[in-house]
Amino acid sequence: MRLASILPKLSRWTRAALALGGTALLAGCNINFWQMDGHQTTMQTSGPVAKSQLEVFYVTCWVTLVIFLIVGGVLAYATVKFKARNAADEHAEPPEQSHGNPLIEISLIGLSVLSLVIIAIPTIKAIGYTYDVPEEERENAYEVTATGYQWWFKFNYPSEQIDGVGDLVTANELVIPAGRPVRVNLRTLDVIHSFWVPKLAGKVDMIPNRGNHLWMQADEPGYFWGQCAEYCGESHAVMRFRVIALTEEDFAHWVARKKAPARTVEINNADANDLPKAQFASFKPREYGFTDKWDADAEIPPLDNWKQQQFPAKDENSHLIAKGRKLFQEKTCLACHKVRGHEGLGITGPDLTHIGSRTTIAGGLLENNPDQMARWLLHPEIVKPGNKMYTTGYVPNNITLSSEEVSALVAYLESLK
Ligand code: HEC
Ligand SMILES: [Cu+2]
Repeated sequence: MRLASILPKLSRWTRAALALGGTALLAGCNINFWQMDGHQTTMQTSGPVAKSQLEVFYVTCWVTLVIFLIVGGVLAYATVKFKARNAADEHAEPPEQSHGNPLIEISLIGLSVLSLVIIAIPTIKAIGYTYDVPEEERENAYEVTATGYQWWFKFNYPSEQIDGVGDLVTANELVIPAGRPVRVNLRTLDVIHSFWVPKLAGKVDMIPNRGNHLWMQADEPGYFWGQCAEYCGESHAVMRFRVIALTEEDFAHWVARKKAPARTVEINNADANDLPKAQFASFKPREYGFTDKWDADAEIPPLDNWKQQQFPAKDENSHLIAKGRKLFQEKTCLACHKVRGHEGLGITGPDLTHIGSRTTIAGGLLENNPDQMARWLLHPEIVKPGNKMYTTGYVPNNITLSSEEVSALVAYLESLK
């Protein structure tokens, strides 16, 4: 039976109980309505650009609230005052009509113009302010280029040149210096995407053949959530990214580590006898085994979690890693993914040179841990419908992976710190 046909049959009290239960459920889902402090809230800002956008929102909100109160008040007054109170009223002549009263009409026009002006002044100021880094700060600004792909983001660092290679390149996690304006050049490889980090800045579209930009600044070091905000195809809703803001010193260390080629783990002969058994055999593709370490009430604050991710795991097995590196070539992964210093050459997929040190995989969708990595490699199409790894790589190249092969690939990828 359909829900719609059941509802009217329930008693008033049952319906009230259901409504209350639903509200309690929502409240229990970690949505804090009063503080509005979710990962992607625009109501709690962490930088000057997002703050100026929030201020425009408040101005508009207050002006429209006043209009609502005036219109609602007049409506309520008229409804009560001219209500038919008995049978005779229903057939009475309508009260005197004031249509065309010049005083009322002119003041309505005047009030509308005034409200628009009150909204326009801060809006135009904010458009100018958010458009580019303020003149006096331009010297100090840091520059990165973000490129949208269906359905992930590439980040280039033009000021961090690697000899014989060019820009430092990463994917899906944009690391920036805190307390300093960052100018983000916005590009796209395919369709229109939109770059949005709600607590810092946005949204500005990434348009084919048109160079856009925005700027943002994180006041303090932190871990921020970003999202493509322009419908761009099948997996648009899960096209995400992260912004990690670090102190100037941490940032310099990060750049130095990322400029280095991929990490190579020395073969340790003892590891040959200690190969872990196939780990991912009983993996169920539709099971969302999230242990979401990024959650606001997670045990480890997200930025600390990111910092821990920079270190190699203690239980690495060098033999398994070497096997994974070989499989990375045999399974043609290298054709789409760059692993600088190793065999990976491709540029159509995310750069994997330091994939092990990122906190997310699959365009900010999954937490980067061995389970989720295995899940992504075994069932990319279920995790992220239509993704280009599956549709243009796995299917045409008949890539299938046994659970032993996945264990080795996961060990290899996670070792790339
Ligand atoms: C046809 C090109 C292609 C091939 C072949 C391919 N990939 Fe990918 N891969 C992609 C694309 C494109 C993405 C981004 C998908 C997305 O997030 O929408 C991706 C994403 C990934 C990611 C997540 C990266 C991140 O930063 O989020 C990993 C890890 C990965 N691939 C590993 C592999 C491995 C291992 C193989 C070989 C078994 C492989 N890929 C084969 C194109 C390819
Ligand atoms: Cu997009």
